[in-house]
Amino acid sequence: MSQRLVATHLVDMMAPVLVLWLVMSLSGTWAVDKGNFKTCDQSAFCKRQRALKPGESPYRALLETMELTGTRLTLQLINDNNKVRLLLELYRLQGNITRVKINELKPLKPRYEVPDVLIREPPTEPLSLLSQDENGVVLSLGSESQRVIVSARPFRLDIMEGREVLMSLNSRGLLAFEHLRMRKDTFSYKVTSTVASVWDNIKRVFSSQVDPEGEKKEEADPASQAEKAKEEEEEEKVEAGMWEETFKSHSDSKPNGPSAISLDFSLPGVEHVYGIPEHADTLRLKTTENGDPYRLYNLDVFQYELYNPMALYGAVPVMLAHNAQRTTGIFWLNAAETWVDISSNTAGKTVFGKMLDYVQGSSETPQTDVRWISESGIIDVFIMLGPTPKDVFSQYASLTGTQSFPPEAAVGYHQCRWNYNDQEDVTSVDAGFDEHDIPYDYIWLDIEHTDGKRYFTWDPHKFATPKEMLQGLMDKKRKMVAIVDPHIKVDSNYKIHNEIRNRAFYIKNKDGGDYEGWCWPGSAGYPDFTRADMRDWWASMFAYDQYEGSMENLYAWNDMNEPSVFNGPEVTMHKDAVHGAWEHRDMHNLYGFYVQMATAQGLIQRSGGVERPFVLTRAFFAGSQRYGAVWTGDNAAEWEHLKISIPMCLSLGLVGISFCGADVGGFFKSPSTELLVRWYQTGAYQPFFRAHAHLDTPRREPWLFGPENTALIREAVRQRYTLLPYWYQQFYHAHRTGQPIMRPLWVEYPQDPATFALDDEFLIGRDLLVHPVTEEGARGVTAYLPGKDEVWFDVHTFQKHNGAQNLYIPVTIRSIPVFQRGGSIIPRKSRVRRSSSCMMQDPYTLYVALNPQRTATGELYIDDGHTFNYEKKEFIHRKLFFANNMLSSVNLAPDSQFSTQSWFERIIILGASKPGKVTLKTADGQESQLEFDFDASMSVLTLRKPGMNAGLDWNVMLQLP
Ligand code: NBV
Repeated sequence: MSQRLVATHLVDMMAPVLVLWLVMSLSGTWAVDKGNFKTCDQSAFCKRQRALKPGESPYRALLETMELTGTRLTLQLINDNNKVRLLLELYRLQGNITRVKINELKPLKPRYEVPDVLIREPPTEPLSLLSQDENGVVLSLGSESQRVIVSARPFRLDIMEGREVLMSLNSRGLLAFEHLRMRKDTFSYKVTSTVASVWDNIKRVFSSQVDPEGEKKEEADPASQAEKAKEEEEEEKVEAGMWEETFKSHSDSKPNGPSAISLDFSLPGVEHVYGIPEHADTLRLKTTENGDPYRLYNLDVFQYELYNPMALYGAVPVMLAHNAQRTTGIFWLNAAETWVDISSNTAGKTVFGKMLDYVQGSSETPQTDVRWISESGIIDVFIMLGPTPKDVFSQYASLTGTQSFPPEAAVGYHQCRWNYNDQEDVTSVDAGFDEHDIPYDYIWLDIEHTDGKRYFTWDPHKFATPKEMLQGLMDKKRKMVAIVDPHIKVDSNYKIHNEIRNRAFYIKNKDGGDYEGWCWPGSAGYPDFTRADMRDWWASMFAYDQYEGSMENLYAWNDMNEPSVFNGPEVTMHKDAVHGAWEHRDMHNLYGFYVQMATAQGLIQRSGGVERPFVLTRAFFAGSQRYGAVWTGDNAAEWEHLKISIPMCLSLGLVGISFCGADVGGFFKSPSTELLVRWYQTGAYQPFFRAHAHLDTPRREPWLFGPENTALIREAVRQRYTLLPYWYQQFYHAHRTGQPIMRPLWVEYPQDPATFALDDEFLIGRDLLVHPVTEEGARGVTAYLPGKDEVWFDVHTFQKHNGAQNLYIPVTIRSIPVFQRGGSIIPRKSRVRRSSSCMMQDPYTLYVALNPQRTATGELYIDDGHTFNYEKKEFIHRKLFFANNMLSSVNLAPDSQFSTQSWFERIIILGASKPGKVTLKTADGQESQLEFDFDASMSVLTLRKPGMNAGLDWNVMLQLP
């Protein structure tokens, strides 16, 4: 076929997809087409595994095979039904983590072990044997009176602290390991004698994994032979789904046959589990007994439905379990399609029922049971034993790293739509922000900016002089993000495609050719980002001389990296596509992680390692926090979508991904003005703050809804900018420690059950509590203010409220209910300018909120806002504290070097009493009196123009009259 013909053919093939896309987007009907995505029943391995019911496990630990060498315990397990042996490895890791690995002892070929997600080989600690008999062994897990009991018949593991069982593995007997095998219809020993001898040979080769005793018994014992025949018969019945599987018109060739794994975990005393994003569901996970399990399989789900366990764009296989005494976590390191079942013995019991149980003394201990099922790979699970939520975050961060520290500008406001049409459009939107006095930092370009969906290029007519455009933004200290998707147009005139093809960097199809799928550009190849050499090459494409028209204020956005393949099964890649030695099946959930990794690497490299990157991704996995931000994909302009943005981002924060946001305004459909305003008010208090809209929606820049609404949106965005010092400090902390930025209340109040299932409010860091208004026509909201010893100050009125209480707050359309915790000090900048970069040297205002003990603490972090020089100690980090009527600033980083021109222009002390005089003492010993105002009705003391430099030591003393 000539090139022209091919092109016409492609356009023909694409047309129905695009038309469908367009019709659905315009037609206002909101519903995911569930038929496009598998249920557990339609996913052969999930169905097979879920059919196994709790009962006696066929697995037995062969204690005589146990080896304990310092920090590593190994032990063989045998499946008494098929005699296949597994190898269990157990490690105690530093920081109260236990790692359990289970693989086949001698797999027919290696099974996939997830690379690149752990930041290093986790350091181990010694394990010691406490006791052993024919029933099992007891090992000591470090010093914390923790033990693990390995029971032999059936095999199970119990992790204990003192007399308490923290977690049990395989206690319900659901460990399953589909061993790799030869296909029977080709190699069946029943069929021909030649093949029978092949099979015999294979059996001989792998005889070491067959229990010799069992085998002898089998030969002699007709009962066991009958049993085996029955099993084989059973196996035949499910054979269809084991060696090939079809879904709609797609067939999966499954060359390796069945390879699923599964394991159950019991959590005594636990009624609340969280995490395993991404799902559009409540923060507290639900039991799944009456429906599908939660699914983890990165998918481009068109018009996703809410309160549903269906898979979405990203997958982090980490679950947290919490009760008032302890928080633990399970990290299931597997990148294949995964399903998670949750059941609980208290599910469905009413509060009355539970009370009755309690009164009658018949209450059994509440327990949550979870079960993980993955299609391939091995069992590699990290059990994070807390005991506090913060410990679990540190434990998880020690494995997969922390949130990357973004440029400060990325913490500001982002203006996006699909699409800004041309350079003129960009210029006029940019000017609109100035005209309406609304700050913003980044304007975004979606796929239409490219030359025919060829990423790294510009449309020659609409974006003819990109550098001019970027320079214009740079002059205003603003930046741009351009989309770079991972599907590459198959076009021999496109440099990127030619290079990838020539270097053989494309993912292959099952027959060995380059895998091709349909996406925005028509026929597209998908670079194999699992290869380090491919990633290096991709990164090199961001060099200024490669990515023509790019400049240092251009950043990147990776969309469609699940990967999305319009004509693929479930709109994604065929599982039998090939990445070198592995099938796509093995690492599907990692693809997006690698795309963002390579893109971030590119942005770092183009600056010679100096500048921090900013990359937004739609698909993600455990560890994606290291490479940038995540958003919740294609939501809709509906109130329920606004509401769900809270639990969706909270769930991501719990598993390390702090830099999360949802499309402000909703992507599909057009928001009412009230919804748009409420969404800005909510988004202003979420970590990633970006407005975005679908191509077919009417324009919705903030000033298009009349002056009153412009003012409301301006106010919300300005609140974000005044709080940037606090936000930035939260990012610094998240980067250093792995603690989430946007936090569920239970993270700070772990003993208060009233905080365990809140979906409509959250904390930013420790000190700001936000209960955005997410109900249409709301006249008031009820916020739970936690902590019986806490007080909370309304940040707008300074009114003080006691915790713990449900506080009804009357609201108007202007209200954004936010409270500062008594006992905290929050820095703000009250002079809002065009962009965050314009505010770099501006003065600070400190908000000191006193607790009932009349003390408060806080921090101030300052650096250059964009380079990696903070790693070379070029920053200011100060502790601020108020006690004994004195506010002081002390250096938390004495050996760091950085100076700032910023100074303190105001200090506002909430919950203060009136002083007689206020004296400032600076580091050089100088003393001066400060002017102040005191509002007796609200107990607010304002120190005017104290004037000291933000980077130096000082004290402010309040002398009582
Ligand atoms: O690139 C176009 C859109 C983008 O605006 C959106 O944010 C992504 O989530 N993209 C999806 C592709 C198609 C959406 C229907």
